[in-house]
Amino acid sequence: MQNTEIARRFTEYADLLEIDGANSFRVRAYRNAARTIEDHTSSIADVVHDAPATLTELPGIGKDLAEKIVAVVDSGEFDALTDIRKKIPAGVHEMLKLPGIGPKKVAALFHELGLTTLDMLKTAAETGKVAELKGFGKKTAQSILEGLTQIEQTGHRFLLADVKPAADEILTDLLQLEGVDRGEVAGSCRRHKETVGDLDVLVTADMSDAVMDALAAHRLVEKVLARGPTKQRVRLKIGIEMDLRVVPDESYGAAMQYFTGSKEHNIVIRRRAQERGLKVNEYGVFRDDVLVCGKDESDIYTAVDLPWIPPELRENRGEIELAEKNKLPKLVEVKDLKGDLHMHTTATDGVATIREMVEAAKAKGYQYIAITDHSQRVSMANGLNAERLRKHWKEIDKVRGQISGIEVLNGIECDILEDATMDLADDVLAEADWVIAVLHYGLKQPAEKIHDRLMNAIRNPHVNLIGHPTGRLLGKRPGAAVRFNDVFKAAKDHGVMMEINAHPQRLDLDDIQAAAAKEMGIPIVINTDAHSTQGLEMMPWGIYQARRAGLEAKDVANTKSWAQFKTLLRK
Ligand code: DGT
Ligand code: CA
Ligand code: CA
Repeated sequence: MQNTEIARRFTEYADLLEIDGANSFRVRAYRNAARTIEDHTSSIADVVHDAPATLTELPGIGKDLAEKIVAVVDSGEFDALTDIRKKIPAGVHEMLKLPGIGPKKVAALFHELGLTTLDMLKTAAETGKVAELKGFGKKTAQSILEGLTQIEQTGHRFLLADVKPAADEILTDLLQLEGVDRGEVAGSCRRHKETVGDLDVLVTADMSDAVMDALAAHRLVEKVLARGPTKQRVRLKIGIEMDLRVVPDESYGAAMQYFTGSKEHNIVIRRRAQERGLKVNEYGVFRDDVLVCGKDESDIYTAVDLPWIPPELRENRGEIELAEKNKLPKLVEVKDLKGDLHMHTTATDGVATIREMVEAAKAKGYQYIAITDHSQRVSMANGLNAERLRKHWKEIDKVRGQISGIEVLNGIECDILEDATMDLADDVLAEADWVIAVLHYGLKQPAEKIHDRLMNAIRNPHVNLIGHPTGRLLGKRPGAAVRFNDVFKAAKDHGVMMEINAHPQRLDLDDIQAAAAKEMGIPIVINTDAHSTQGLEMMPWGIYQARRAGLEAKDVANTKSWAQFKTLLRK
């Protein structure tokens, strides 16, 4: 179990306590515990296994919290969490997803209006009941409705990073069962889509009953929704539903191909099969109703005269044509990366010091990093003015002198202000080794204005990278209306790179935008935007998005050695 998953249980508990009206000290204790766990540099689950007594040495973790941590690692929950979940319906907890709605407001909606689902909330907001509630008003009701529309549009989808670990864990456990030989998580999760509607898991077994029983009894499963001879649908405690299919070994490849999707990709595969007098379905490849093959996934592609296609590309967005010409990209991998160029420290809203970040990055084997704390406009995050920034860079210089074997760039994440000027003066930016320009505020401005802001940043001689270009937060707020064609053209002309921000809620650029940037020959940088040393581990989510965009190592600037990368810094 990863630290983020353990931490999430405590955050959920703190949320539910707060909705329940618990005293603020207790709530804060659990929130602090969540943060401690999430930011801990090594695996808390390992600590639980190897030396549980040392848990109480962690800041803010007493005996009671330590016991709860052990319970989470052992069983996925603790009694008090189970109890409070019964008291506060899941729909109430979901209300916290709405922008600008915290536990206090959710508590009012639940206790005073008796609302227990998002549907009920919608009706109450539409009929004016919410606006009348003390502390709410018309504006809040309006923003609740906008938030609900946003959730409706993205559907009840889950962030890949929130559900993949659970799917992997269940699969690992099922693979331990006797009689189960092969298995895989299929569906959108295997295609590493940024959000997942439901999970699809496949295993091979001759007798399905034991597998079904094991899933039904799994610690991550809340409820069995349906069960047939070869298929079972369950709901996990984290809310997402999962289909398990048990298939015979000779159909495994065909089932994998079918249930990995996408539907659009599969339609083309089936058509190619028909053109060759074959029939492809989840059981195999057939000629005149006789099974030709289907044991391995590559069999299906071979049967339709194609090389095996990586799951991330299976969206019918040109991958079949590339495969036909044997021109599939060799997709970038996590191990190709040699640096991370977007991260924060205690100077602004990070929780690790410069030294801790540099040491953690060095331990990961990176050749170079950039420390990029916030500029002054982001006052919420204690953003840096010119004076503090120059002092901060001196601190970085000091650490650089003490730690060898890694290049550390003096960077800044500089806001592009609402009036299109930069948050820091040119003479300050000129002193930086690495400038990321970003939109944080005024994301709802008209496309024209957003365009001016990005163009000004790109034309600024000191800007190296546009960070999280749209500013979207998945499931929370849409990004700014960016005219990517023109922005990319200008970026190309001015030698400005584009970021894929690897944070699971950002993934910005998205896959389609990143593919367009690659097409135009713009170097893409994949960054974690880490706010802690654990945050450096978010790289895979960005890599997945890059792979969905068809990016190869050569398209990603931070796969270059320091000697090569350095040459990109001069504009
Ligand atoms: P999701 O769950 O919305 O994130 O997306 P997927 O791609 O996991 O979709 P899902 O769970 O409905 O189905 C899993 C795969 O099964 C899908 O990618 C392709 C295959 N599949 C499901 N239903 C159909 C269908 O009606 N026709 C075809 N050709 N394939 C299907
Ligand atoms: Ca699915
Ligand atoms: Ca499904």
